[in-house]
Order: sequence, then C-alpha cells, then structure tokens
Amino acid sequence: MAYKRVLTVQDISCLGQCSLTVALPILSAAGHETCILPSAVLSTHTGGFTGFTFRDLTEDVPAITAHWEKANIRFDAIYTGYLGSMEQIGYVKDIFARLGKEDCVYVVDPAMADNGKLYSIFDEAYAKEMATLCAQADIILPNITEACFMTGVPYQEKYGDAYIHTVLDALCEAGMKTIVLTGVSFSGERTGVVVCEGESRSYYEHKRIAKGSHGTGDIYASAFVGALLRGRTTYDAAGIAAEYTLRCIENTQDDPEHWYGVKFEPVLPYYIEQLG
Ligand code: PXL
Repeated sequence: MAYKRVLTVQDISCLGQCSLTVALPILSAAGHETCILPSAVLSTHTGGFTGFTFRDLTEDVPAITAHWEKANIRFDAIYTGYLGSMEQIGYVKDIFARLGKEDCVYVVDPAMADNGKLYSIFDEAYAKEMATLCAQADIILPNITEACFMTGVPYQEKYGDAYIHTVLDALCEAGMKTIVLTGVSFSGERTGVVVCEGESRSYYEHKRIAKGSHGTGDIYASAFVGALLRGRTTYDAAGIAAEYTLRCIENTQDDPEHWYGVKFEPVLPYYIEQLG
C-alpha cells in the first residue's frame, strides 16, 4: 500500500469533534501520514456553543510554510476545511502553489455554512473568496448551502433534480473541477451525494437520519480524502465516506447529551474494513 503524506489545514476546536480533531484520526486510520496546519484554536466549535474562545493563527501560517518549503517538505495531498480568516484563503492558494508534489491532489471543503446560513464568523465576501480557492482545487466538497453562497444561486430547502443541475452548472461555470455535492436529499427517508466530473453526474444515495449532527461534514470530507488516497475512485470514496458518516450518526442519535458532535471513534474499525 502506498504511504501518502497529506497536509490538512483547518481549525482546532478543542472540544466538539470537528475539523482537526476528526481529520487527524480518520486520515491516520486510513493509513496516511497526516500533517496539520491549524488555522485557529477555539475552545469549542461555533455551532450551538456560546462564549467560545477564538485565536486566529493566520499570522503563524507564513513562517510555518516557509520552514517546510526550506526543509523541502512536499505533500501528496493538501486538504483544507474551516479556515480562520479571509487572509488564510490567500495563504492556502500559496500553499497549493508551493508545497504540493508534482501529482499532488488538492481538495477543498469550503466549510463555512449549512442549512441556508453562514457559520457565525463568515460573511458573503468570505464566501466569494472561498469560491476562488475552490476553482483552484481538483476536488471540492460543498453542501448545497455552501454551493449557493459561492455561486449566488438562491438556496432552496426543497428541490428536485433540475435545481441540483442548476447548482452544479453554476459551480462548473465558476471554474470548479470535480464536485462532490453533499446532503442531496429528494425525500424524507433518503439522502446522498452527487459526484460531478465534467458532464458526468452520478448520485450515491443512502438512508437519511432526520436529526442534523455537528461535524459530520468534516467527518465525511476526511473519510473521503482517506479513501481517495487509498486509490479509490472519486465515486467509490464518496460512497465509503457516506456509509461511514451514516454509521457515526447512528452510533450517536440515541444520546441526547452528545448533541455537539458524533461518536465517530468506535466506528473507525468499520471504515478501515471498507478500505480493505
Ligand atoms: O464542522 C465545521 C466547523 C469547523 N470548525 C468550527 C466550526 C464548525 C461548524 O460550526 O464552528 C470552529
């Protein structure tokens, strides 16, 4: 098995089972060397907690990346999630240009919004800037809300096939390459992801659990990148990540005290098994 070195850029939410606290264990479980660049340190994530601390690490990024470049450190994949500031989007573009190996895979999860709303620290200007980063990635993993903020397509809670094609067309027009559009649900019982590679659009559908859960976008993206770097196709990696995320939610849904994230750790053996 090829041993890949992946860099992931996202925040450390000290408590909350999202961003780096899920990316690092999931990518490690997939068998990859996982390097991290923390974009910010928060006491908790921002979804449902009040009074959280937030230390923006933007200032530290240039020195860290300059050190890596000087030490000749390069990555097989660079995968970004929740960033701490607008300025960091520019830094990530620079990291893409300088720190990827020749066949590096660039994956962007534009983690900034859900259910029709931007997360608390972001605004529309950030979303537009994020769209320019997504256009530089090989693969992006937006949910419908993020896709709408990046393209200006009005967000709809209920939709059919035609709406999803409109959203994907708008992303393609904005220069996005391979798109894994998450949380695409045409009925109460089923949900899924659409994998769009040029003209080809394929839907991976699975059981839907009505209750929304924090951090599942990050779990999904991390499991996707882990599977992709194990040589799976985009569509297969999208399916493996979907099944793993579903089981993480199922493993948590009966515990009302665990409202802030999902218990993904006990399900890691299932994920590893799927990777073969
Ligand atoms: O799961 C996305 C995420 C990541 N990081 C922070 C967040 C959120 C979602 O709310 O607040 C800090």
